[in-house]
Formats: sequence, structure tokens, C-alpha cells
Amino acid sequence: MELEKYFRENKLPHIWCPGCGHGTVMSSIIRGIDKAGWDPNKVVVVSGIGCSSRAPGYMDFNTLHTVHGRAIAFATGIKLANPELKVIVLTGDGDGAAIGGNHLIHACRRNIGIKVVLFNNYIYGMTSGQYSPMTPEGSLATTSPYGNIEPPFDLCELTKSANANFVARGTVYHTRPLISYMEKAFAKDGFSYVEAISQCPTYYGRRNRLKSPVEMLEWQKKNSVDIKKAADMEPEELQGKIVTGIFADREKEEYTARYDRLISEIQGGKK
Ligand SMILES: Cc1ncc(C[n+]2csc(CCOP(=O)(O)OP(=O)(O)O)c2C)c(N)n1
Ligand code: SF4
Repeated sequence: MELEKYFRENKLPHIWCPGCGHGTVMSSIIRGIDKAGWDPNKVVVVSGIGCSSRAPGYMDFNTLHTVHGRAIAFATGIKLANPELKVIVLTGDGDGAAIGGNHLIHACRRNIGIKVVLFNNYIYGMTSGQYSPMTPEGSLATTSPYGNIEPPFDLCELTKSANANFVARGTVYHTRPLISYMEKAFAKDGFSYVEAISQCPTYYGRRNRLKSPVEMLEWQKKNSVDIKKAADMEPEELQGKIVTGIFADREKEEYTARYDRLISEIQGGKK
């Protein structure tokens, strides 16, 4: 597959550490875009701030590297201004679930046609390893040197309850399903959320006795449970597991289409 055309080769080499999972997430997104067959001039990739949010810099589309936690707000404005555009948000678990969490739930609620890919490495990578709202209980971080005592969000359950049209979770170990979730998410008109479990060997792995990127990938392999199998498991059995698969797949009317319909109704005198 000829994927080089989607990259800004003059921006390489990238800044990610050896063994970081973010490059695999980026390549899965690129494959999803390729499969969607979109005109690159109509694709807008928006990110916040973080190691994950550096990805759009390497991707040859219309790209915006915005401010921490606010990528969805920028993306919402872009989609409202020009609903024809294919708008993808790239965010991290800190960027998207902490400072940007409020934007995320409201974008789901509106079902606005943007596609959010959240790179979940369980930590704030760029700022040297503070815990995030996705860090598992007991994990060590610079801000939890005795172990994190806060339960993490399950953002797939949260986005599903908040009305997202499509919700899925995959891992960088299982690249084929991850790519298929990107394809399905990008094919939707409404709001899509794909969570990609990624690894940060530098700040999460090292502190949490996962000694190498390979060990972190093996951890993803060993701990992943398909959503269908998870449905028959007890909550205690699912502790510490990564539930993967499609959590929601709906066909509700997309927000800008709904808005256009309202305007036509008003102009046509139906309201
Ligand atoms: C308003 C604001 N607060 C804090 C920061 C510092 N900051 C930059 S990136 C980041 C966390 C990024 O973590 P995450 O989104 O998980 O991405 P990762 O680096 O792990 O990919 C923080 C707190 C900032 N840039 N702006
Ligand atoms: S600090 Fe972590 S998330 Fe950031 S590039 Fe390095 S391995 Fe990746």
C-alpha cells in the first residue's frame, strides 16, 4: 500500500521515544483514512498538546496543533463552519479525558460528525509521567509515588452513555482490529470515538516494572478481553483487563445535518 503520500517526510524523524506506541496508532489512522478514500484536501486533523498530539505534524492533511484539551472545541467550529470537511481529532488520555473531558462528553451528546482518536498510554507522557484520569489504580507516576488511588474512567462506557454514534477500543498490539475500528469510525456520519491503547515505555513502563516496549506489548496481549467474552465475566475477573471491541454502533442523525434540516424547515415555513 502506498502510504508515504500521507506523510510530511520533511518533518521526520519524529520526536517519539524508541518503542513508543504512538507511531502505530498514527499508522492505523492513516490506513483508516486511506480506506475511506477521502480527498486529502478535505481532511482536517486537529490535536491538542502532548506526545500523541504531535502526530498531525507528520500527517500531510490540513492540520491544526491547538492548545491543551481544546482540540474538540476547535474541531467543532471547523465542522460547523464547513460540514463537508472530514474532521479527525487526535488526543491523549490527559489531553482528552482530563482538561478536555468536558468537550468530549458534549461532542458525544450533540453527535457532531467528528472522529476522536484517543491515544491511551495511561500517563501524561510529554510532561514526564503525571497520572491521568485513565491511569489504573495502584500505578506509579510522578504524582502518585505510592500508587494511584483514583479509579480510572472507562471512556468507552462514558462516550457510549453520552450518545456517541460509534465507540470502540483496540490496542497497538492488535493492529488489524485497531485499523478496522478506524475504518468503521471514519465511515460514520455522526460522532465517533476510538480509544487506542498505546505504550509509554519511558514514563509508564519504566516506573511500573514493565521493563521494555516488548514487555508492554505482551502485557496488552495478555490482558485484552474481547467485549463479547467480557459480557460473560464478573466485574472482579475484569479488574485490570482491557476490554476491546465495538461498544456502540448507531445511526443517529448527525448534528450539522440536523441543523441544516432545521434551517430548511424554518425557511420553508414549516416552523
Ligand atoms: C493549559 C495547559 N496545562 C498544562 C499543560 C502541560 N501539558 C502539556 S502536554 C500535557 C499532558 C499530555 O498528556 P497526554 O494527553 O496523556 O498525552 P501523551 O503525552 O501521554 O501522549 C500537559 C499536562 C499545557 N500545555 N497547557
Ligand atoms: S514520553 Fe512516552 S508517550 Fe512520549 S514519546 Fe516517549 S514513550 Fe511516547
